[in-house]
Amino acid sequence: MMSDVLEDIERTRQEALRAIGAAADAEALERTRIDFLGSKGRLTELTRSLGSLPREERPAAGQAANRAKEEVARAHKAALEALGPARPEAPELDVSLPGRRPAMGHRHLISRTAHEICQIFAKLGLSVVEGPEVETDYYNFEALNFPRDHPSRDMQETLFVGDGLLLRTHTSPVQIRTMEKSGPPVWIVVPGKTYRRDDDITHSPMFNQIEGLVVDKGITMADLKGVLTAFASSFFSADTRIRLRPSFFPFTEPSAEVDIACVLCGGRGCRLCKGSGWLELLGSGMVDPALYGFVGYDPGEVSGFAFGLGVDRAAMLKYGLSSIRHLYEGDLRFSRQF
Ligand code: FA5
Repeated sequence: MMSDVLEDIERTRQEALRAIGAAADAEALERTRIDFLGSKGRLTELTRSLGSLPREERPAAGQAANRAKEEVARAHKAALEALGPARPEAPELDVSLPGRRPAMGHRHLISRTAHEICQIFAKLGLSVVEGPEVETDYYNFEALNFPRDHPSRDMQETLFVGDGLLLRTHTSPVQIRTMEKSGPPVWIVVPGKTYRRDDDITHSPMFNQIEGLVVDKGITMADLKGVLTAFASSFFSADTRIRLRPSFFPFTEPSAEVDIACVLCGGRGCRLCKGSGWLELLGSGMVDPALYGFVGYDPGEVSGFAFGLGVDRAAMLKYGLSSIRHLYEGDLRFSRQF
């Protein structure tokens, strides 16, 4: 009977829509499509069975069946779209592909430069020693012959951390710490971080120094100059000239700033050396005998020289860096060049 067929179509339509609404994933949805719209699906079978109806009833029943199929197909399509794009098939595993190497890092330019400098001095017989970055006033200043309240302390803008402690402003305190621990001879280099309240394109609040100290019998300023000349020609280039310029440090007497001939113009004068032909590299001098009093050495027995060079400065000069900040910004485009 016509009304039975229409009821059948309506019931199947509702079941199909319910099943589509309940399908939780693409697989379940596909099953509903096969169950209702597939070649042996229930709506398909129903449509096929309409052929047995009396001729005059077929058009109305056919239309009802087609509407139901279209509606179910639309609902199925919408539900499928709501699930989002299908997950792409996993590519086949190709075991013959070469493995992926993890990106390899390398030492930062500062560490490399410090290492290179220490190696050069090690070849000249100095051994590497380290000391604390948080220091007492005694080692950073007092035992280095900086009198309390003396203006020479102003040369080094100090960062105090409380309780009589400070961040060392130079590596020179390790001179005292080493001499305190052992008698002469002393032949050491001291790499390490140092801190000052400085900040511009050639000064950083944290920077790196390398201290040198040689105390032995019969050490003279000629030894100082010889060692530093050997260093300059090894670190920069074989024909690099140096000059000693009178200066002042409380812990050396006499004291000298050491300049190297400009790495850009070779000494003729240019923008880098501001026309002077020279670039300042480090501070140095003969150990002031007053220091021997602090560590129990006999100034009649021994003499010595000391120097302190900025590692950052040395790297800037050697590699032509325009700002010290490049060394501390952590920009890989910079670091990868070295
Ligand atoms: C000193 O620190 C002395 N202790 C050096 C010394 C040691 C003299 C032994 C005599 C005997 P000065 O303040 O000049 O000296 O610093 C030495 C070097 O450290 C400078 O030539 C410079 O290269 C570097 N330097 C100083 N301050 C900074 C800074 N804020 N940023 C980067 N480098 C710095």
